Amino acid sequence: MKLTKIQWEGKRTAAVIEDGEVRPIPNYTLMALIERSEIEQIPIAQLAARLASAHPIDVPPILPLKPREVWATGCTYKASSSFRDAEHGAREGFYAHVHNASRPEIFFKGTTRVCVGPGEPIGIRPDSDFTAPEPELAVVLGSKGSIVGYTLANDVSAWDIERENPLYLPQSKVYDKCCSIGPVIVTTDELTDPYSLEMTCAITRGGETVFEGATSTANLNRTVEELIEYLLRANSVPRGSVLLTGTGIIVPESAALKPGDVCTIRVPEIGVLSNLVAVVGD
Ligand code: DO4
Ligand code: MG
Repeated sequence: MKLTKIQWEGKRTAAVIEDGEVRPIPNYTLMALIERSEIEQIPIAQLAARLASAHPIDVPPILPLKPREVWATGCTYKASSSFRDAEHGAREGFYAHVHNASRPEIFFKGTTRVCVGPGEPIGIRPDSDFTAPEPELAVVLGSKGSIVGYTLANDVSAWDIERENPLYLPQSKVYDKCCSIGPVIVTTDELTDPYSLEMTCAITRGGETVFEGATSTANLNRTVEELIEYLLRANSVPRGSVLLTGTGIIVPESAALKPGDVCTIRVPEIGVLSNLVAVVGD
């Protein structure tokens, strides 16, 4: 089942999307739905089906949930680790090391404060000339690392700041509007195999395509469970948090994001996450 959030009768409300129809779940946010499904031990898809209104309405999805915490993993695709090592002039450096090591790279991406939903602008820092989208499969977590479902995320990153010094990673990764999430959360009963998803990313500028890239989650070198297991080591990540699983699509510097661009990530089984690009914090 596909779950999302909509703006409806003046409130942010959870909704079910089935056969292209959006049906609100009155008086529930997605977070409240996740909580109730865990407390009553009812699968979330079953609970949502029971609580959803019978009447479809015509409104677009917004940020599906306000994540308590957003975490991200990195160098889980060879394309990402080789690109980053090359940025530092190393054929096989510490990015390759973390790609191959048993402990994955995990970093804190932020909270709801830095997140935007479909249709909202994603950010370029004013002190970055090479900001790139990082299109990623994301996992919505229940308590104790259970998987509620999957969504799309854009781990927007200032690659020139990371390139200057890897210790600047938090500044390249965490700033206003650095993370887009949505458009829906596909529950695990519908999306049973997260390792065969074809993902594309396009950047358009003034109606012209300046970048197109593709990958498959078959190239992810770790299981989602393995990533969650490391994330939760001595770290009680609360339910309603989101984990990004890394990028397999690398944008060249010639297609660095510019204000006014539109960045669109697609996975047929999940949907389309499209955002305008804007400078933040000027
Ligand atoms: O190692 C730096 C960040 C890597 C990352 O975000 C990714 O591979 O997606
Ligand atoms: Mg990333």
